[in-house]
Amino acid sequence: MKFKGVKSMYDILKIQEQLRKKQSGFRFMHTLGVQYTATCLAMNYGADIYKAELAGLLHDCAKHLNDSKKIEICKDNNIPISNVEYHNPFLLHAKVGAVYAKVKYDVRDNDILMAIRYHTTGRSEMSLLEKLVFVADYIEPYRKDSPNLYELRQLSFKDLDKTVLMILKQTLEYLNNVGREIDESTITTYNYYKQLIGGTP
Ligand code: DGI
Ligand code: FE
Ligand code: FE
Repeated sequence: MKFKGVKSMYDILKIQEQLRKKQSGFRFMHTLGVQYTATCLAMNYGADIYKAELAGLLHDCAKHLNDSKKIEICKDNNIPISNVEYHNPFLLHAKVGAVYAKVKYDVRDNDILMAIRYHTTGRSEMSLLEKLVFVADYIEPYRKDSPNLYELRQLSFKDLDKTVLMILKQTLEYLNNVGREIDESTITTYNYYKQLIGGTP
């Protein structure tokens, strides 16, 4: 059976089995949570369901790699690394995830690869699929500790851009509170969605 964006529905099962071997119990639950949440959001907004499913499933596929490996893969693939990314290499799991999705899981669809690449910081003018994965990552059922999850889960099915903005606002507040370095791309994304929606959220 052929699907747009996915070679066969059985690829999903095969990739789940491959990821299960790489990811701890909790991380794998999160992976499945993002897969299903991205799928539900795609149904709600009329996006390609199977692309959302595959992008959600693979979004953290490079999370298990150690820091030097992530840096090495970026260098090998001419992917720019910002200073903040050098100091916080975990951020690179998104960019490296897009490379892995292509070379290890044979995903050729650029929409899916972009959704994986930008799932941590977001970017200005995200596609619908990118926004679905960005939001699903934050609100999936097994996330427990983020503030306002009940409200964000409700809002995500009504106003996706506003949900993106609220998530970025909370993320920046959290990073400021704990004194972490903030990458310029996260701030650029926040400013873009703040301006798009207008007013102060
Ligand atoms: O991989 P996950 O944990 O499922 O989720 P993720 O890829 O969205 O990463 C979430 C973490 O990334 C969260 O703790 C906030 C952090 N983050 C997002 N933007 C920045 C950032 N961390 C730093 N230091 N700088 C950023 O700009
Ligand atoms: Fe991630
Ligand atoms: Fe994630």
